[in-house]
Amino acid sequence: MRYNWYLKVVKLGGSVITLKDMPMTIRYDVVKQLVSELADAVKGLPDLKLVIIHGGGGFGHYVVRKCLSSSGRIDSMCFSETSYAMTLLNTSLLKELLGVGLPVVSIPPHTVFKAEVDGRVSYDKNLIIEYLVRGLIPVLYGDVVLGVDSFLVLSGDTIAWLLAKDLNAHEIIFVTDVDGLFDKDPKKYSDARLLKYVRADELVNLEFSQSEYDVTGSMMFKLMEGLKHGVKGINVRVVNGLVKGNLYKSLHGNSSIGTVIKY
Ligand code: IP8
Repeated sequence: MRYNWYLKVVKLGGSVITLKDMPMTIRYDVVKQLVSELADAVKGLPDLKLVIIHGGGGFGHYVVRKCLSSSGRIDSMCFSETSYAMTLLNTSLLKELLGVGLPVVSIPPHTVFKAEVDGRVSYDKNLIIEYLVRGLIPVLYGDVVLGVDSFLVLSGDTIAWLLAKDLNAHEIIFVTDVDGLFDKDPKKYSDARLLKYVRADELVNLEFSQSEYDVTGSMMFKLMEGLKHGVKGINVRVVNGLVKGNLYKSLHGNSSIGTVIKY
């Protein structure tokens, strides 16, 4: 069934809400700013349905990197420690979201998502739909999940793509620490130009900065994944969440913020 609602998926990047060089530390100044923008936008847009997803940053990525460097894989202890770290981050974020009056509900991905033999990720989308129908805002996050005979990291980005496709979202907003996509790597070239609008099939021609920190990949990977999942007919926006007002304006459809990628 296709849901005819006005749904936006907001992915709060781990590098925006946590400090990557100081493990297990939340950037409360940024988080408070972002949740108040979310609350203001929701107040002004009564028809808007929202799913919030957050990344792992100095919580999940830090713990997974630590176990990968010691045992080379995610074993049961690593799974447990990672899901615990992500639960801590999620609970802290939830407290802030509740504090601004948003009716949020946490859906821990390790309890609903699983990787199948063919590599597909399965989950019960009806549960999420039901929460949305009943006026709640589901909050999910990058997490560790069960694979067939291993444990895997499921990126919040992948969850964003799956939900956007399965729940018929209008838009995904990736809240990052960069202004959007550039015609060349802005970390290397001072004359790099911010792109306002890109077609998904043009992504391959762009040069992206590599993140050495994330165990789940770079911006390139984040955006190419939409093509892999066959996402069509939605806008994806990459915005800088460290700039005050950007998230609020993006939720209101202000086209001057960040880069819009058309899938
Ligand atoms: O930051 C990764 O989620 P992401 C979560 O959305 C873990 O890629 C557990 C590393």
